[in-house]
Amino acid sequence: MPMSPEVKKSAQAVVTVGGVQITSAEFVKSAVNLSGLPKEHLPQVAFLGRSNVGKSSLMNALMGRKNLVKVSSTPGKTHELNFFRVNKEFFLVDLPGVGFAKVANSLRDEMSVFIRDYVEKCKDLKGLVYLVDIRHGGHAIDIETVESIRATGCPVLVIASKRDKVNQSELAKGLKLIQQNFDLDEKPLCVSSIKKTGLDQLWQDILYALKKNEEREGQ
Ligand SMILES: Nc1nc2c(ncn2[C@@H]2O[C@H](COP(=O)(O)OP(=O)(O)OP(=O)(O)O)[C@@H](O)[C@H]2O)c(=O)[nH]1
Ligand SMILES: [Mg+2]
Repeated sequence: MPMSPEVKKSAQAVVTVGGVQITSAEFVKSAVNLSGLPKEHLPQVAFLGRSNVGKSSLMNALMGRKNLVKVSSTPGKTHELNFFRVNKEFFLVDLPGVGFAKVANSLRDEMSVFIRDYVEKCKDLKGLVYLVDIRHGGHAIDIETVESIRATGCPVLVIASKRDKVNQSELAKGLKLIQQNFDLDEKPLCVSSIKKTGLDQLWQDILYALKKNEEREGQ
């Protein structure tokens, strides 16, 4: 299908975000099962967390694009994995929200089985960024999900989202709670997609995950 001129322009606009030059960012495909994953074997980093936590907004902010990743007005609408190719080098992957209550149990179970399969079996997946709202500190389902990802051996980076929604003392409390809940060595990074806070550090962490795995594969 030929791309509209606007889509082409957005895919090719060159911007620098957090010190990283984004020369291209494009939606490639959605997948609802393992056979739908991209055939192109580029390394992938995926974004996971409860619905409405800010996954899609963060991906747009990281890629320096306003509306490339759909930001949901209705939480829990995304039932597929969405793949975005960055600089023709790697994929950022938007995953469905974890444990969304209004989604029927059967569909929720189906989605969580698919996400688990993807994390366990997709060799191109080099790391997961798990978002927790700084105001909530992490719910039981977040803690369970992060534990089950760790058990697969896939590197997972827990970060806090919506930094702009809290003041300094709420920030300190939230970071401490997330560190305890997820048993982290250090306080997590806290980002804001609106204020573009923390994107430089997050890009460094993402690039590190992609590179570290390259080295491992090259050994
Ligand atoms: N204040 C503030 N709002 C944010 C931030 N990031 C996202 N939001 C808002 O939070 C809502 C949900 O954002 P999304 O990016 O769609 O969240 P999501 O995790 O992708 O949600 P699902 O696709 O339903 O799983 C939207 O109204 C966003 O504008 C942020 O850093 N600060
Ligand atoms: Mg989303």
